[in-house]
Formats: sequence, structure tokens, C-alpha cells
Amino acid sequence: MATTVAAPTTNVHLSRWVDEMARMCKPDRVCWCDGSEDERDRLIGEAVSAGVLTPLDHSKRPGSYYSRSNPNDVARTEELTFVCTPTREEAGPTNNWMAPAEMYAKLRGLFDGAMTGRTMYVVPYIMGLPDSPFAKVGIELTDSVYVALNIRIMARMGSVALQRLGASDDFNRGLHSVADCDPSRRFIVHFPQDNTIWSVGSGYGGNALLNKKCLALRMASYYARNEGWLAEHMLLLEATSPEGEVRYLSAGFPSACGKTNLAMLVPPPAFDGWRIRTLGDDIVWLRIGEDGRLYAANPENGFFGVAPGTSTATNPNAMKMLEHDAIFTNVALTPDMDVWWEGMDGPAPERLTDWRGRPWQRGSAEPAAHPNSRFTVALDNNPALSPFVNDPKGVPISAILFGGRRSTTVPLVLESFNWTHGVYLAGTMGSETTAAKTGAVGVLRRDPMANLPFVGYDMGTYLQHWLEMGRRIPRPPRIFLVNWFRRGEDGKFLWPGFGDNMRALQWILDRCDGRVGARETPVGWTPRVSDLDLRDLPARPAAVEASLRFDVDEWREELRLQQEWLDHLGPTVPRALRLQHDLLEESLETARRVG
Ligand code: OXD
Ligand code: MN
Repeated sequence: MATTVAAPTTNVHLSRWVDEMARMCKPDRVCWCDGSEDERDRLIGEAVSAGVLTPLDHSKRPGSYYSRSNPNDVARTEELTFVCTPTREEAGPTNNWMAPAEMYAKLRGLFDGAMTGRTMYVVPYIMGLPDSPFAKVGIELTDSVYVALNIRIMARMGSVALQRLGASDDFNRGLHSVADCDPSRRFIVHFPQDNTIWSVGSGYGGNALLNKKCLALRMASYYARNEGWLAEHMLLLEATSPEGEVRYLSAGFPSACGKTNLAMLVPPPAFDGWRIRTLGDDIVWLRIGEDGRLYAANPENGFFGVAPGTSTATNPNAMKMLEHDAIFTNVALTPDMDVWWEGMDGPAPERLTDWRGRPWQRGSAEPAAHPNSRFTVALDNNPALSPFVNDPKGVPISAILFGGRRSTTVPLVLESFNWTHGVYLAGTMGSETTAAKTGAVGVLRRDPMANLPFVGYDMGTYLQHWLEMGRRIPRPPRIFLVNWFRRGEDGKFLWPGFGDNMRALQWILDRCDGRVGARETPVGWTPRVSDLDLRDLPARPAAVEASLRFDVDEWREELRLQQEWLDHLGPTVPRALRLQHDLLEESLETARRVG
């Protein structure tokens, strides 16, 4: 039976629930987290003694630690993630579903005694700013000190959350146990009606930091629909022109498709005077402001980013923010206790310890860092953080970008004709899968708004909600598709990407202000080569031309796949999107006939 340390709260709803969960999980100890610096040091001490964290060389990376996970537990497991609404229809065809009572019974069996011999950490946190009326309070009970330390970075954690909660019963009840980390007993389960999340059998961030994907996206999207706002899988950035004009963009890309890099973009030398600052790299909550514009806020307090591919060339701001107080998970270790990953600056060291703890030599066929290895750092570490990240009402956005990994078909940038067309393009968007989820990599799958794994209710209803939001926003942002990943016939990327994406951002911002031309294609507006500022671009003009190309035959096939996708989503797909599909099909047929 747990020895419960006196709860630092008079909130009876909270203390009763913690007692009830402790009776089921039977930890040896219950530890209430207050978020203080002393506590951080104590938890790190516990994690180091338990071998969960290894200190890096603090003369090279002060305050930074290394963690290696169970090799069976390195990514989100979508096939084991459930939304348990009272009816299957409410969860829809894109979520796994089980009746809530049946799922609770199954999970109670797995949680029963799961924390014996362990500590249950009570981790109170706030998603959003503590003084924002829109913030949500959650409490995660976890037997993982790694999870407690990561939430401490990713959210406002500790007493601040208990203060905000007061005596209220309105908090997300998160229960998490790594248990025996067996994939056959792994479940990540959302009960939206109960504001409850239970996750068992995994310590991986996306499965176990319940504040992030589970609360701030799946549960939040469910509440957002009822309350008239949007919870989206998007980065948020601020662009300041040489003339001092400040504009904000949000962008939805699937996991491991460059959100962190775009959010931290450093413009190329030809864009002297432009400045990009970051507000977030993964989640935004969008609300209609009093002035009729759409306002975006990042509810997180940190970055949980993909390490491989991050370098001074691709993301200098990220490299700077990783210099201190970071947790690295499943990267490789150098002999002098520093970190390394594929794509980092310079050649690979001669010898490393790989992410599984095995000796590794340069030239080895296997990567030294896991492709989904991660870093966790506070927002404040970012040298180019926008101060408006702390504005509780958020920032007004001029444009929303959506993008996936598409080797063919989708041009570098495509502006939608209007909101409904934008919702169609985003709602039928496809992307080639990455290592951020378990399963095959490089398979084309439809990923509406890059939010497929994170919409906590029926997808057709979600698309209807997007359409309705458009009607309600008096001054809506424009919607664009972008694709940095199109390849030429030689298989090489046509567009250099990274800092040079500034060229596409500038066109997007100029389009919002009606300052630049475009070419109308049957599926949207694209820039002509002459509409882009290509000074000093390290790419051949022919490659740029090819990256912008619209191809009737590719789009006919795309429309066919989009139709299949809408059919798969079923009867709740809004009629306006069906009609939009037919209109695009007709326009393509005309284009094909006319040539
Ligand atoms: C993430 C993800 O970790 O999308 O952000 O998987
Ligand atoms: Mn993500």
C-alpha cells in the first residue's frame, strides 16, 4: 500500500483521485512535484542513480543529460492509441475505438499493482500561459522520473498549476505507467467525456508525456470543436520584413517533416534585413480574436524535436539552444560524453556508442542515432524566440501553410482559391510516412491538416468544423500548400529547402498583401519563377521550374486518391468538400482537353 506524502493541496477532487489511482497502481511512494529548482536537482539525482539519465560532459553541455529507451519503445504507436467515446461513430474511422467501460476494465487489469516498488510522481501542469483564460490544467500521475523531468521542460509544471486549479474539478486526469514496457500490453487511451487519459506500457514522449499529443491535441481538438476553436499540429513563427512589418504564420506538417526547422529559419544572405522568430514548433491553439482575425498561441513551454538532420547548416538556432540544459534521447554518445547524430556538423566521429548502447564505428551500415531520436529543451533556450510567445491572447496570423513529404505532384507552393478550397487541399493532403511513428517509412498516406494521428473525434466532423470556422472568422488567414520534398527524375530534391524556404515565405506574405503575381492552375495559384526572389539561390533555374510545375496527369491520379480518401472517411464528409472535389475534377478535364 502506498505511503502517501501529504498532498500540497486542499482540492478534494484532486486528492481523492490521486488516492484512488494510488490504491490501484500500488506505488511504494507518492511524490507531489512542485516544479522548483531543488526538486529538479533531486529528480535528476534519482534518475542518474537509477541509470535512467546519464550526465553529459558538463564542460561541453552544461546541465544536459542522455537517456536511452527500451529498443521496442522509440516512437508513437498509433495502432495502440484509442479514443474511447460512448459511440464508435464519435471517434470516427481514423481512430481506434473501444467502449469506455470495456477499455477501463481492461486497463484496470494492467494498472493493478503496476507501480509496485516504484514512485508515483504527481505532476501538475498547465498547457497555455498561467494567466491565459484559455489554459488547461492537467495532472499526470506517472511512475517515470524521465516523464516528470520532460514535462517539467515541456509545460508550466508544479505549484503554478495547483494555484491555477484552486478547488476546481476541471483538470485532465492523466495516468501513466511504463509497467513492463511490453508492446503487447501497451495502450494509449483517451476518454474525452471524462477528461481522462490512461497510458500504459510505453515511456516514449509522444505516448507518455500526456500533456502533449494526448491533451493539447487529441483531447483539446475534441473540446475545441464544441467550444468554437481549433487545436492543431502546427508550428508558429513571426516574420519581420526589412521595413519592420511583423506578420505571423502557422504551418501544419506531419511529424518529422521539418516543423522545427521552419519555425527557426535563418534567412539566406540575400534576404538581409528579414528576421524570423519562433513561437512554437508543434502545437497551436487557434481562436477568433475580437478584431475578427484568427489568433494563434503555443500551449507548450518547450521543444521535443527530432535530432537527426539538425546541424549548423540546417538549423543554427536549434544547435545553439541545445548547448545547455537539454535531455537527449536515443542519440549516439561520443567517447568524451557528448552527443552525436546523423546529419550533425562535420564527419562522424571514428567511434561512438550507438542508441542501443553498442560500440559503433564510422562507416557502419546502421545509423548510430535512432532516426526518431529526440531532444527536449525549454522554449527559453531558443536564441530567436519571439517575446510574443508570452502574450496570453496569442498572435494574429496572416496565413496557414500545410505541407507534407511528396516526391511528386505537389508544387513548392500552392495558394488555395478560398477557404473551402484550402480546407479541401489540407483535408485530402498526403505525405510519405516518417520514423516518428512505428511502421513502414516512406509510404504515402492521407494526413488531413497533418493532424491525422491527433484529431480526437470523427474526421469528417473535424473537416466540417474547419469549414464552419472559416464562416465565423471575419478576416480569415489565407491557406497555402507547400512541398519542400519534390524530387527530379534523378531522384534528387528539386528545392534546397531550409533557409531558402524564406523565398516561398516571402511570396506567401506578399500574396496576403496582394503585392505579387501568380499563375492560375486548375488546382490553385503557384508562383511563376519570376514571382520568386531567387537571388543567390543554390539551385538550377530548371530545377526551380520543375519544383513549381503543375502536371495534369499527376493531379488526375491525386484526385482519384483524394476521392478514395473521402470515401474512406464516410458519410460525415461535408458535402462542400465533395462538390469541391468534383469541381477540381472538371477543371482538370478541361485543362487536359485544352492542353
Ligand atoms: C512529435 C510527433 O513528437 O509529431 O511532435 O510525433
Ligand atoms: Mn508533432
